[in-house]
Amino acid sequence: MLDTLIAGARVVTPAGTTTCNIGIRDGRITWLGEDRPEAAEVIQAAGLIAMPGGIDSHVHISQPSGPGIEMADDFASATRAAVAGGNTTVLPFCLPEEGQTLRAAVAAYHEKAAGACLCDVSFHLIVKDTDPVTLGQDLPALIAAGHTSFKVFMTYQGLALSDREILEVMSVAKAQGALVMVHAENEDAIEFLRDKADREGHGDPVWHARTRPVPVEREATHRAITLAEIADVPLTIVHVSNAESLDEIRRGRARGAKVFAETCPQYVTLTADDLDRAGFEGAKYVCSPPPRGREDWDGIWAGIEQGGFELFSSDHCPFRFADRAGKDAPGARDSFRNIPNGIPGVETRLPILFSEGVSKGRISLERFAAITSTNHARLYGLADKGAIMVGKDADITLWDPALTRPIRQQDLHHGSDYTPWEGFEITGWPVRTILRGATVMLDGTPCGSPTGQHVERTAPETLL
Ligand code: DUC
Ligand code: ZN
Ligand code: ZN
Ligand code: ZN
Repeated sequence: MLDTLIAGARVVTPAGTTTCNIGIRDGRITWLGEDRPEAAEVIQAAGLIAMPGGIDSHVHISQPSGPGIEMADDFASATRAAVAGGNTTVLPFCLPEEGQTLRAAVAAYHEKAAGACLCDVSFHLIVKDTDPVTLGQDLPALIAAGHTSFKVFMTYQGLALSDREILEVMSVAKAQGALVMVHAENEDAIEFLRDKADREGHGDPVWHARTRPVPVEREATHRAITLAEIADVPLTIVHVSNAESLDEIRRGRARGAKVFAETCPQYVTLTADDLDRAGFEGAKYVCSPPPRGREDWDGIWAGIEQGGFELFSSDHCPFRFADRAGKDAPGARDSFRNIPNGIPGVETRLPILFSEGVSKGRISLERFAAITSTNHARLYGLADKGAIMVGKDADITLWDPALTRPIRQQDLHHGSDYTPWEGFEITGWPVRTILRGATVMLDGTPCGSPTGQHVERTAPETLL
């Protein structure tokens, strides 16, 4: 007998979408078909859409963010928000504290997450040190232990690696079988523009966007791909914000480079003008790369619709607004340099794409499933996840495509005190999130105890 039968939903599978029943036993999908085998529990889902549970492969949780600055979410609140937004797995980054080894950082993150999570979790690494112990011992050991992806930065003092260092890191990825993710912005160009803005007395939040213009990202995107070609490794360019950078990715692919691309809701719904809102409101929208102009949305949508992007993630990086440990950090009102960088989004990523993409007819249900779940599982080695198929984990989100209501901070579950999408109208909300067979969100409310697990990963599919 089955534990659970989900009856009558339109089920989105890699083979297409059909109305059928989903059978679950011991946390796995064991049956898909039109018959109704006996089950201890039946979830009536006629009129709903069954999607693979969302996998958000780009979130930041409890990451060190500088002296006195604190992220708004711990693992409990971030995963509560994640399941409310239809996700069943999140992939945060392990960033070592000052003086901490990468290995120690990974152990500390595991400890922080243990027993706290409502959804499953697996960690990417951030490589900021390139000393012989990190590259020769820690990184290979961590890759072997299933941390098969890591991010490098081309911007931020203290994080940015030189081209030479990126090549050294890429060669470890090549030897050990890991996927490199790159934050592509040219640090020298940004510093040049920021110094100029300082001299001219520009401190308002909008200058964050003005000192990180498109060429800063486009050039670094080209350089990251070039370095990957030299090192002969695949790579993911994360949080692509504009069409010119996507064109660099297309050109790289045409040369034969294996480049994967990720974009985020902010690059099709927000603009640099949001950073120019009155008073200090613009700080709510400070993230990197910054939102661009409305004209850039079309290019990003074209990539989402036509396959230019494999991944649609949130880049959830939450800070509280009315908080000296958040956006209102000391000096932040004087200079955009001091505004913590990032916006909350793990809870709103899927509804925004469903509403703007599926409900408005821009993308199919299958494409939605691919770029919000299936491709994340394949690229980052989550072998049991990312599809409604017999044998996979029963990570399933039920969607009501007709449910219409706006995004409102008061309804959200994240630790931040604002959402950049306050009042944004959504048609199509997740109404039930199921993690390995157990309901963890019902009608917008997270429920149950924290049963989220740390997931071991295999090699990224692209490397197999
Ligand atoms: N990069 C991210 O990926 N997230 C937040 C800030 C940043 O620069
Ligand atoms: Zn781990
Ligand atoms: Zn980044
Ligand atoms: Zn990020």
